[in-house]
Amino acid sequence: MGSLLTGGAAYAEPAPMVKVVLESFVAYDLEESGHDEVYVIAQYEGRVRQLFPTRTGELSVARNDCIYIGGDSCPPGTNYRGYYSAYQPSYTANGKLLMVALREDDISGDDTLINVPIWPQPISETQYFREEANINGYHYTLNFRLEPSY
Ligand SMILES: [Ca+2]
Ligand SMILES: [Ca+2]
Repeated sequence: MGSLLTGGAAYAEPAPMVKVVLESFVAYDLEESGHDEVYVIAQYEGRVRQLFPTRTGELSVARNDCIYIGGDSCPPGTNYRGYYSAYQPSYTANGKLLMVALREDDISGDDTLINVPIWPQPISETQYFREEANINGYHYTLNFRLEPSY
């Protein structure tokens, strides 16, 4: 006896990969009138993966809809729409550009509503992204996180 260990927390090595976990998004004001048809993608080294809806298609949203997958609860006053899931791809944490984007389906070329550039580095703790766009007549928020991935 006689020796005390300080703390006791084992600090993990930073993970070599990051996992993109979509949490929610809110359509406070639409890009079009009535409904927007939205989807979320991740783009890395020229390859596009769709996170939501999983794999393909888009979701029709109305004003004040909060599309909830996980994480923080929907803001007061929004229309909670839950029980959704999202694809959660992992990427090498090598500092190369990773883009996470909320997009709106359109015949004449889809609109990018929110675009978040990330240059992922090895992490040992979850990083949270809370993005908001209130420009060009629409107002959306996009919430996701990066988790260490091994
Ligand atoms: Ca549009
Ligand atoms: Ca549209």
